[in-house]
Amino acid sequence: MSQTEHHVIIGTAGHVDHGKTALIGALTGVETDRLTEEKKRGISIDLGFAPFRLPGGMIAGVVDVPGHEKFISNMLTGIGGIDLVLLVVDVNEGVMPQTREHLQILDLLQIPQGIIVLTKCDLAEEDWIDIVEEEVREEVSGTFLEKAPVARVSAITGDGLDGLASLIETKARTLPIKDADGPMRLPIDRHFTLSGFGTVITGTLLSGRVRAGDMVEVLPPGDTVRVREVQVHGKQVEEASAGQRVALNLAGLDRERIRRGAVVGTPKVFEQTTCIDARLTLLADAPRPLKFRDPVHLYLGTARVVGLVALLDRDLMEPGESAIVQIHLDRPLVAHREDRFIVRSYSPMTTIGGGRVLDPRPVKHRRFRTEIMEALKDLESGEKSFLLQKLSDQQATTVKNLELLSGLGRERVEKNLRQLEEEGLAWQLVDQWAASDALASWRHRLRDATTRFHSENPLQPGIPHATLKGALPDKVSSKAFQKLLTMIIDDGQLVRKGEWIALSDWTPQPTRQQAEDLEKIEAAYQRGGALVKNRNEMIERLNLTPEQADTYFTFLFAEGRLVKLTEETYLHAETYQNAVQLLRDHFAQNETLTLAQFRDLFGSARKQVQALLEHFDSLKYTRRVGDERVAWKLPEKD
Ligand SMILES: Nc1nc2c(ncn2[C@@H]2O[C@H](COP(=O)(O)OP(=O)(O)O)[C@@H](O)[C@H]2O)c(=O)[nH]1
Ligand SMILES: [Mg+2]
Repeated sequence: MSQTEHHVIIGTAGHVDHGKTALIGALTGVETDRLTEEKKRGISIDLGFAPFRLPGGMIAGVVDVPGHEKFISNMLTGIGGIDLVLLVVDVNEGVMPQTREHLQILDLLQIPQGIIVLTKCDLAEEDWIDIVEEEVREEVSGTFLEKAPVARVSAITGDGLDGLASLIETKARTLPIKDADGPMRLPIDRHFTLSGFGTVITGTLLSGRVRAGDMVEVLPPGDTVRVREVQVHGKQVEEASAGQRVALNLAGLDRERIRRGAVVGTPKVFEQTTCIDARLTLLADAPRPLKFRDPVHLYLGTARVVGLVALLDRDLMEPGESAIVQIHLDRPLVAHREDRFIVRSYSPMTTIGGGRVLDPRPVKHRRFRTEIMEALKDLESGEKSFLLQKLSDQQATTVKNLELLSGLGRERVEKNLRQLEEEGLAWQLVDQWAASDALASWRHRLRDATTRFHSENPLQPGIPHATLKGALPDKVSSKAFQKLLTMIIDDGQLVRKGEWIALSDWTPQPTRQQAEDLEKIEAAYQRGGALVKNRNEMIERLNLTPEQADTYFTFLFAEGRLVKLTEETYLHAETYQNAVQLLRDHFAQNETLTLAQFRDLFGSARKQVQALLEHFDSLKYTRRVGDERVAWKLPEKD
């Protein structure tokens, strides 16, 4: 299946008995009222589906919704994924309550395209149809259908159907091609079991693609299962892609664990949420204002949950008003930023408004806080500020995590991060990203921690890496820490001293007593030369506490006055230089060196000679070949 294939979903809308199902039947040849109950009563209860071959050959998916107000829940779960709506009005009845309610819902959901279809034209005079068209035009003014074309048809005689079909074709061509490369996302609108076949779910594939054999996640509950078979319009296909009506046979998924409203998606991309931040608009004709924590029915995708609306900046929201709110949901669902939803009053159930998700996984907000409202407005104004806020909330975080938090998809997350980086608002630290505010504060923390460490440990050459990293939030990865450290070192504020980090203008400051002790240790090593005692004996002899010993030895090592061969074995720098010279002289005359030879040359105990030679190996001065050593990269004489 080609990447650029155009897939379009067409939906119906309009009052009960206005001829929606008959129209779809006449256009597609499919009777979408499949339930016995529907056939008996002659009325649509649940969603109906049909493939529709457009004149140009493109096959569109049609979702036929029920018009009766009792079944508006079903209408709402079907209408979410549609690209083009046919607003059906019976010319003999004109605009009726559900014509109006559906129109409001479609407008709140910002359905991209629409056509007004006047049906049952075989039963009315031309003049009358003109009057009804006028009435409908008035009704749709100010909505997304304001400039929509009108088709006059009869499902019985077939008049006007060809014209309607080519109108649909023209409109469908103007729709953007859907994102088939993003993560797969399919909100379930039906599920059933076929004996011997297992669990089948259907829905409109909103983004991505799906193939037989793919692993997919179903949320809720969050089970990962295998796709056994993919069907599009009742035919098995190898792959389905964004914008198609799809049926999936899922292996090993218990029917009890699925509901309409759950989302089937690429594993580990989606997360469920029970709280969203949203821009909510109340319809001007909503029957009453909304109070703090009023319950509403919320329809998002194919899901329907009860939500408590936390008004953040007011006590009452009047009809016609719009506000940023936080909605707490009674059951988890999958939501993305920019997803549209509808709210209906809890009881009686009427459509009172709708909105748009700003943040699918927010923190709980306190009310009446100007700074919080400012931040939310900022977040509403764009993806970039949204990501920047997430970045600040998270401190250090990965692209993957930002994808999860924002639901924006990898490409858009990365694009926005690059822009933020160019604007100097965000930084990439190898495997993580951070907001520049955080970065600035971390720089301070690293400098402060180093300064503090110096004043508490005046003899230490600097702060050890691990201790310094402790000054940053735990979330910062070690790669990010190293990168940040390198940036500060490049700025000249800190310096690397071997395995320590120090302020660039800092030198250790021994007290008089310390200076004397240091002299004593150094002198003992100098005197001892090649025959020097090991560290422990030295500490005992000089009567040092373990803490003093640690500080002093580290200091002398960092200053280059002692050389450390092992934890136990130190040599005075001169003695060591002497040993290096012996090594050079030896290899000037010989090819190989044994431990015994070097012990004779250097004149110290076997254990120390061994430590020394291993030290030379580690510096690659020498290399072991069997029991002997050969010269490798001997240092130049300085
Ligand atoms: N004469 C005439 N009757 C129609 C036409 N379209 C639908 N009907 C009838 O109107 C009734 C309701 O149609 P239906 O498609 O079920 O309406 P829906 O509730 O909007 O789906 C049925 O009895 C249809 O046969 C039409 O174009 N002309
Ligand atoms: Mg119907």
